[in-house]
Amino acid sequence: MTHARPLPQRRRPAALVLAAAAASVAACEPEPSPVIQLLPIPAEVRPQPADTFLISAETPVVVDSADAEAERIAGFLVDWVANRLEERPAILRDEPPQGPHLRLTRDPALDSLGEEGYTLTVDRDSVVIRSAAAAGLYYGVQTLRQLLPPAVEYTAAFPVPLTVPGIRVADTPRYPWRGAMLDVARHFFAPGEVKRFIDLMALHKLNRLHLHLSDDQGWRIEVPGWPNLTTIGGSTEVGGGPGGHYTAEEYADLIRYAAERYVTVVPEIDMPGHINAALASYPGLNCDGRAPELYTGTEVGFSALCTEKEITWTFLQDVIREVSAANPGPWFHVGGDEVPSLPEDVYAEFMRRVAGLVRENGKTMVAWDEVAANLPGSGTVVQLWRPAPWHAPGETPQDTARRRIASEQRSEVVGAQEAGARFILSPASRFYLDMKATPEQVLGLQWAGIPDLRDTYDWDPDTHMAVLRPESILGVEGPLWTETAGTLEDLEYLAFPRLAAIAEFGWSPRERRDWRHFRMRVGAQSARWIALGVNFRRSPLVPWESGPPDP
Ligand code: TNX
Repeated sequence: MTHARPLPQRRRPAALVLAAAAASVAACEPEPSPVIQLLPIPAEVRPQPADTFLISAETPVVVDSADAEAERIAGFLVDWVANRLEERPAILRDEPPQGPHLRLTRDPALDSLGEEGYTLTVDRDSVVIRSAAAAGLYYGVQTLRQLLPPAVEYTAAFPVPLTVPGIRVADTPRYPWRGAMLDVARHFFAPGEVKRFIDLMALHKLNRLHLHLSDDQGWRIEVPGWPNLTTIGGSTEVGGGPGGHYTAEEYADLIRYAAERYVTVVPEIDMPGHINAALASYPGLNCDGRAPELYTGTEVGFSALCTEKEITWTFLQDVIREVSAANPGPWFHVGGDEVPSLPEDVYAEFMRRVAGLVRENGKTMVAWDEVAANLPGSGTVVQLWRPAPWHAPGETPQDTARRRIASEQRSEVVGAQEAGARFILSPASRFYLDMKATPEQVLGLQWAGIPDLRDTYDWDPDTHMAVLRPESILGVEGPLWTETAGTLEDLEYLAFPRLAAIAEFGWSPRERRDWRHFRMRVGAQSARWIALGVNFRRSPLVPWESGPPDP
């Protein structure tokens, strides 16, 4: 199953209601050129209005003769256009023909754009995507997809003319780490739901899916030799629902599905805190030998591993080895957040030992903010979550920077940077997708703020994290914690449109980011989200589309 909901929902009353309000906000805004509706905005893009390309069932997609991966990528493109043509266009492994064609080709001369960079040229006779590596071809295809009519996202077989506006794009991402985190521990999400989330990530050129696989409320991945983790620890979730877990096969299938879309899964096993589900599964892991009850509430910070017990280290060795083996990607996220019950030195020693286990398994350690105070090894990736200060009305960005929220965080971060850390930016007040976007919203929390789309989009690390050198920023990530989100609809409502802002933050060059332009492009691409049935929040800040008309 690729989509949890097979039937796209074409129109939502909320869109129509808000469209009128948004239109009045939009009245004074410039219309973006119809071809620059791309999300994220490419590094360089030039419309060629005279050069429209028409795709028909006779238009082949040509790939280099030895390039099986390009052929696979071309398959995505052909699937979309085939939704709107009488027949499926052919994929040829050959030299381009004389007639109109689409072409995906590797070009070593484009090395300077990196593995994920590409060029896309649409003129009257051809559409050509070039890249030094396959990832770039994939992202070029995603850009081309966003230029196609949104109706290509429907599977119903009503033909529409498939015109592609003339354009020249040269593109490459700002950061290598462009992530979203999904908390499948507080509420469990089935493989099909995670796949749907991956599809939506890929559309926006996001490339890291951080899966928060364990927490107080649930343990979601099988570990050979420790069956209770899933049979007991995985048996519930927030609110007392049935929970669930991924079998080894399901997990491997998810990894594969993500990899096919150039998304690398970053597994997180949160330790030494956020660990009640494991403690409830094995009495021996507890200092007093007694298992606590399973937990279905939403408090944080009450559980911790018994760090001095030998069994704890046997457990951690097995878990880190097995979870590392199940994940081909180079990262292992060890959590490390919110453990007030452990003294600082015990915490630091624990993290140091864990860093050794992660290293032994050939992985790079990722951990939350708290690890910065005592960096357990150079090369550790620190995910900064503490809220960024709000830009108060009347304040200059420099004032805001001076009013930095926690000065000790600043010195910790400087220290960690000096010790060789790299950083992922996830400031809760801007990037936490589980925060409400308006006070009236039922879904979501608000401990870090109430960020609407503009709060997520319209800032720069330089204005509040001036201590970070650009080269120590690995990228950005939007965490979606699920204390309040139990369904795919909930996830989508919290994630969109804000995840698109994070995607643009991660992909587009700083000088191309512009709020007024962004909100128009979000509005324009929303017809595609509607075609895909995405349950996005109709923020009044955006001039929403009402979706493509029925054929
Ligand atoms: C903080 S920030 C947490 C999570 C919660 C989240 C809710 C961090 C590393 N931990 O345990 O789910 O807030 O917004």
